[in-house]
Amino acid sequence: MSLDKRNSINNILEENRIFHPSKNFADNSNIRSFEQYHSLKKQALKNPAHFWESFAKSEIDWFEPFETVLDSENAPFFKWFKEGKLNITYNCIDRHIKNGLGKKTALIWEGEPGDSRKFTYNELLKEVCKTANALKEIGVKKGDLVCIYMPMIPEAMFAMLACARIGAPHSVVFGGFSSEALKDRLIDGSAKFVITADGGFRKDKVIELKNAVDAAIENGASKIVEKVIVVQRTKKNISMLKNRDYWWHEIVKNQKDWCEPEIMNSEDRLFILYTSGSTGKPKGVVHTTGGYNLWSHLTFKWIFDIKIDDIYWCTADVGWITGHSYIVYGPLSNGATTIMYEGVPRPSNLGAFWEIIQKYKVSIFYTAPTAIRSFMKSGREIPDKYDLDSLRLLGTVGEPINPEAWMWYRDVIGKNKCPIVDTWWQTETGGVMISPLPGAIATKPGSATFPLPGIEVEVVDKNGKKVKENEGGFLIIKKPWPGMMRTIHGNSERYIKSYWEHISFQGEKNVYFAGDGARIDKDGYIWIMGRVDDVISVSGHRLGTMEIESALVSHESVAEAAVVGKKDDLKGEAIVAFVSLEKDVKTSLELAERLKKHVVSEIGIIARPEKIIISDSLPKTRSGKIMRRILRSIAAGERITGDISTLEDSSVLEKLKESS
Ligand code: 7RM
Repeated sequence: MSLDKRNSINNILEENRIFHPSKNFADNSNIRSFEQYHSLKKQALKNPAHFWESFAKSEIDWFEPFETVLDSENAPFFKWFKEGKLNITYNCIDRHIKNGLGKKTALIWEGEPGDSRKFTYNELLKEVCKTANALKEIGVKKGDLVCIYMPMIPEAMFAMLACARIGAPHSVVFGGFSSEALKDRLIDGSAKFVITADGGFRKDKVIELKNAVDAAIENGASKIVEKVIVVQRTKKNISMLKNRDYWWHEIVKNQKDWCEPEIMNSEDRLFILYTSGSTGKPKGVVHTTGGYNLWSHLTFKWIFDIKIDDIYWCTADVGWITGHSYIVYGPLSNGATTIMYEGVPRPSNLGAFWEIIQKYKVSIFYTAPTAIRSFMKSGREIPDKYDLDSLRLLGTVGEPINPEAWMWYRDVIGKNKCPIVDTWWQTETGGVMISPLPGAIATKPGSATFPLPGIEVEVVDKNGKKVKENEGGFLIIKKPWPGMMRTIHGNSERYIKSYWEHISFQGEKNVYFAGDGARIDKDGYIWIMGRVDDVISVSGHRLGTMEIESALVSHESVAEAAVVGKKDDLKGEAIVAFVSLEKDVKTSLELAERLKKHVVSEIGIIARPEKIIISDSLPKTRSGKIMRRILRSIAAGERITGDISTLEDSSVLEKLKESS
């Protein structure tokens, strides 16, 4: 890990604009003043166990109460609310029906193109129970891992909740991942069951999900996967294997519409979700029931200031953690109305988001900086055509937001009346960790502001020493929190190494290393500076450089590969790959294109390199390490600065510059 990649960010002008929530917004919000935020923070600091206990009791319904709030005996394998028994679907559905909200809309689904469906909490319960009974019929048992590889359709939500209903952890794999990537995840998790669709609509194209599942099974997962359920979405022709593949509409239709929620222990697994790290294959991040339920619920309530009549929309895909926590579990646990959109904005449909906001009178809107930047680029004339007056709160997630995009969002979309919550968090944290509370905290464009009550963070140097004001350093989290990951599936060693061994703060062990750089300004505001490891973020999608390198090297023509991120105005970062070829392979533009395609088929479209630079050799240190710092400069078209004395062969540099 190093900070040099981000040093230039330290040169940015200090941002002095500050925006206070309006009096009206503050007066009507759940946490309505800085003092109130501060008092919560103080309570948490003084007596964390009591703080978490009281929220766990007031916000979550337990079938049996817990006794221990936090068990640190086997740290960093922390346990939360360990004797407690619950079912997250009871908290997400049944309890709202008991409280008279059965007829409230739980889910609004906007399909592609022009399709739409709505489900009340009563209807959601039926769909989930029927799906759960179908899972039982094909043999899914408590504890079995079920892989969900689906487009953004209501059945994806039903599938997740049905798994949780019967105590089968889910492993959602984003529909944009290739069959190779799916295969790796099926094998790593030993998923016996897959729920998929015949296909999905994406950007005017059809993605062939079922074919990808078939290929994944054929190419290595045949001993693992036993049964597949297929939703009919595109009606494209696909093959169905007898006694293995079942149509959703056939197997779900005749099920009973009640399924008793399984009684789960607080620390029983709720799901695995794969995310990229700096080394090796993607990591299966494990989340468990009680802590995750509380954290997704409480953060949603605090940050989105949810009210009974809000219409809330998060534009993420359920294949990512944002979709898990803030399309499905957080909103539903709060009894909110959540929107799910199958499409993505694209040139032929640039007004799609604003049309949906107008159509459903969306009041809370949560999206990614990369989307905001692309809307900025196509001009305010497009959103200006729509009535966005229903909006009262805006959010962003996934990557740092530049102040220009923040200001544009505030002005053009929020009409200068909506607070913006810039939410920093990770797959590993389960829910948001640093974010303004919209009624309580004044915001600065580009800053995620302060940690939530109960979350203690610091910015330190590599020795764990607090850095000075405005100085870049490593972001750490000093205390465990309920929504934290519990381990990496099948690799507890890697869990410790990746997150808990980098830094000790004031001699304390069990300090969580987030992998991000940050600085804290004179007012205590936190500015996230991006990853400090070999993880790059393309349109907010997290990818390990190693993963892309392995994909390239798996091609017969490639000898060696090194991948770096290059700053991109729209996507945040773009992928640039440096490749040296096997002996006797000739370089050509056509080969570079083939290599791009190869990466897409190994990982998925999100990993497609923007540029492939083919060269005889790569710059290495005398000990054989590829010098990425140099490659980053070349990719960015910058002068190479800093020490190159460890470089083994400096003529490589000239050659590289020529080929780039
Ligand atoms: C929620 C999510 C996590 C990484 C994280 C950061 C970056 C996320 C922000 C952000 C600056 C933000 N999970 N990140 N949110 N950077 N400001 N508000 O994205 O596991 O897929 O990625 O994303 O680098 O470490 S994730």
